[in-house]
Amino acid sequence: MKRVHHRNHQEQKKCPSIIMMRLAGLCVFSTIILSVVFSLSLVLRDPPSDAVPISVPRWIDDKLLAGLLPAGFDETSCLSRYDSLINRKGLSAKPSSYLISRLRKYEALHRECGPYTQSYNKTVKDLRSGVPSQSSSAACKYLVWISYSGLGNRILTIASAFLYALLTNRVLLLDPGLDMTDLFCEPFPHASWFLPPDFPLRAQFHHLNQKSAHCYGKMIKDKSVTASFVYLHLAHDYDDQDKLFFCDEDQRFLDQVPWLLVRTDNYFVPSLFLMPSFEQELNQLFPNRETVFHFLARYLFHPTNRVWGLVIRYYEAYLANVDERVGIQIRVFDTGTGPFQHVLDQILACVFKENLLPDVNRKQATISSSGKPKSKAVLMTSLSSGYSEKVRDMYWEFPTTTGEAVGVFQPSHEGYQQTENQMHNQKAWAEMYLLSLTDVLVTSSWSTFGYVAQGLGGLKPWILYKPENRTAPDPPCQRAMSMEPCFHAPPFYDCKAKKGIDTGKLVPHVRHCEDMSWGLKLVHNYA
Ligand SMILES: Nc1nc2c(ncn2[C@@H]2O[C@H](COP(=O)(O)OP(=O)(O)OP(=O)(O)O)[C@@H](O)[C@H]2O)c(=O)[nH]1
Ligand SMILES: *[C@@H]1O[C@H](CO)[C@@H](O)[C@H](O)[C@H]1NC(C)=O
Ligand SMILES: *[C@@H]1O[C@H](CO)[C@@H](O)[C@H](O)[C@H]1NC(C)=O
Ligand SMILES: [Mg+2]
Repeated sequence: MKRVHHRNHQEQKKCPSIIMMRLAGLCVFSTIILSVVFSLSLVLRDPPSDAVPISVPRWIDDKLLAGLLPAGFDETSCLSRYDSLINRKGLSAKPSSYLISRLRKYEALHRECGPYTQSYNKTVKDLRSGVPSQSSSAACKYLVWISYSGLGNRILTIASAFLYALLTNRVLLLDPGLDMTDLFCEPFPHASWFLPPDFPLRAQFHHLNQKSAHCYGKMIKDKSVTASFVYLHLAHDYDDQDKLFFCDEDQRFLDQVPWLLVRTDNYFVPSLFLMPSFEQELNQLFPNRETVFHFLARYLFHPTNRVWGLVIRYYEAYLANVDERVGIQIRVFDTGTGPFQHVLDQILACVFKENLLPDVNRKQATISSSGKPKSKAVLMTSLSSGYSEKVRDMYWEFPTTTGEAVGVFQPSHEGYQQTENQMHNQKAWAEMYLLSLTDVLVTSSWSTFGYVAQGLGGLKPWILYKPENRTAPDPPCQRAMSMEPCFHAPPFYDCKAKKGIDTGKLVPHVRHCEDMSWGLKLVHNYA
């Protein structure tokens, strides 16, 4: 859908915040009708001949994203949630009605058990007095997510933790850490997803590791499985005992524990799909397995107004008025400061080979074309500014072979990763979001930053292979099998047979990743 007009706010603003429920209902209803009519008029205005051939068909719907989002939030406090810029882009598929009903059920549970509710206070009191989990009479069970790793990883792990909480009827609470505030709006109505500052174990988070007495893997090793809370170590360096988390038998024990604390830097969802106890529920929630992160991300992660300002201003200034948007996400894991020639060579080899961007004619000064040329905007993100400068200069110095006009833009070049710096994280989040708004996406291998962009956008990216030995790989890139992120450190264990197994070969919808041979990712199973 080109030329995005996202100013149908006028209709929405006419709805006053009134107390009378019936009027409010009417107002919401008429807004939905208006936005559907508006979407339709846009569809009709855009003749199909204009359609970009490589972009995915979109599922266009009302501002609640086909019911994925709950109604009833104050719109001004989080403009991104119901913004039609995003909703015009639509979802890449329709969420199942079962997923929608489970989300509403979860919201009710979160409201019932959220911070400082009666149930929360009681469960915290039990925790304070060290009541062992089996004898606890807690009405609510919790999963506490501990802040850890880069922002891309955090977004993937919050989504994974939320799905696990949904499957096990737990309430997800986030440790805000030092820098999780002012990035995301609250996703659940009427109750915060942040852990209150006076939560008793908060001072301990920092010290929890694989050697802690409450660590599940350690408890197994010590054969002492009773505690008032359990720490789940699911980070990349976890060991065989920690990995027993992914076994049904161990889940039966964990189910009894009111407080689970998790530290992870991985998108562990693919392995949940290999557990018989969750199989049926997951099939119902996600009949199309490659939409898991897409739906969860669009449900959970809404930029705060501050971050949204970064997104909107950039989008309007550089991306809104072109025929096609191409995102290129460059993450270089080599040591030493870039830019590297082999990375630049690889980017160009990929976009030319796959026809994502036009090549240039280095022999001719100008190429005459009749009429207004087709325009493309390239959004490049990288810690270094070198790559986009070179690509931009190329399109300035030489004409494109197709006559297309290509602009190249890079929002920031932060130099190096600065976890716990607020503005740095806000820019990183805004850039992931901007990449998700492109029509065609190229990402770097191994990067969770890229996974977030592709998942939010519902895009199957072209993945740049990881360069080895400082040479551009050939072929330079490959189209992803699915829009799902890759689980970088999955277990290879058969819980029933109690032996090693290749978990990437068990079912058709969990396969090894394109960018990491030992990783696991979900793909749509046509069977
Ligand atoms: N603004 C901006 N920040 C970036 C970019 N690439 C990396 N960063 C920063 O570096 C961090 C990298 O962590 P992740 O978000 O997990 O991304 P990743 O590519 O998986 O990198 P690692 O976690 O270091 O393996 C991000 O959170 C940002 O803080 C970029 O293109 N733009
Ligand atoms: C829970 O405890 C907090 C103080 O720790 C208190 O302010 C709040 O009112 C309590 N909630 C209920 C429902 O009693
Ligand atoms: C990397 O390059 C060096 C020297 O150019 C060569 O000896 C080595 O075999 C190369 N390694 C791989 C994995 O290609
Ligand atoms: Mg990462």
